[in-house]
Amino acid sequence: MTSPAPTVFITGATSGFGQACARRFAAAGWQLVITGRRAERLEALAHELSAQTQVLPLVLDVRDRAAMQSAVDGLPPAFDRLRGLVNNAGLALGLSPAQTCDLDEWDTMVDTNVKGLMYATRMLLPRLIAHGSGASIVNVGSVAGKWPYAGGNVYGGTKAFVRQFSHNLRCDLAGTGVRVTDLEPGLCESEFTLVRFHGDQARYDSTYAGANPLQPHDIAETIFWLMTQPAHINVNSLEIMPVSQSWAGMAVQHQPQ
Ligand code: NDP
Ligand code: 8X3
Repeated sequence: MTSPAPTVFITGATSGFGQACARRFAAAGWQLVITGRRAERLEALAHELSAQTQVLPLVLDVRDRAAMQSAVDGLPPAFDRLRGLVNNAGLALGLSPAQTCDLDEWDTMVDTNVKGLMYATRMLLPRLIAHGSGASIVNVGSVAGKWPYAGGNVYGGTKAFVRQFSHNLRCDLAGTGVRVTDLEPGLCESEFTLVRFHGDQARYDSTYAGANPLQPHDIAETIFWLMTQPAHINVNSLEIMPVSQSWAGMAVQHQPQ
């Protein structure tokens, strides 16, 4: 008897890493639950990939706890037994110093990157535990959760949460067979930068010009690799940058004597 195709649940599949993951896992024959707020994009992706595998598109805002719960409760039996969760939905808003930032933007980043990831994890964990050995969660953190930079304030704080939450989850999941990785990408070309700078195409262009950044398919390949390692291997954290990116070093502000 052949075993059923594994299923992966991907948050934020309407662009960037999530969309690239959907394509990568579909190419390997995994069934997909794909989510995001933009219904048209989700439907188009589901249509594109339905030639390769079974796809369930769920229009969802990860900040909406009740909607998340009802979507998870309503997962049809064919998608019920999850082998993978890619907690990817997230965003940065602005790059202003803390003293001038917009508090609403801070709220949105916390609600999405922290609380949305918490909701998806808690609600889907029973299904991952039911799968047991070989199941994986990949939480998309960031280099911003480890390395401080000016204007990174709350965005970096949310990604530091993702890192510590991931590691704490490993302790709680001991003995279940479920793996957890905090994936920490650096500069990667995606709509992330358009969202961060409120649609400013010139800032998008200057962010990536000449940087040879990572591409979403690089991240998708990494996530697929993480989830297809032998079941006894857990990669706790994985930081990945383009070769062009490194560290700026410590800053010292000299006062006039
Ligand atoms: P994109 O902007 O291309 O994709 C973000 C995805 O998140 C979209 O599918 C969007 O869908 C979804 N999303 C955002 N808010 C919500 C919400 N409230 N509910 C549901 N879905 C939501 O960016 P990336 O692919 O680059 O980013 C993916 C993740 O990677 C994020 O967590 C980001 O912080 C992280 N990251 C990005 C890096 C980069 O340089 N690009 C580097 C390191 C980490 P929709 O708008 O349709 O809801
Ligand atoms: C996105 C990477 O360096 O723009 O998480 O914060 S960075």
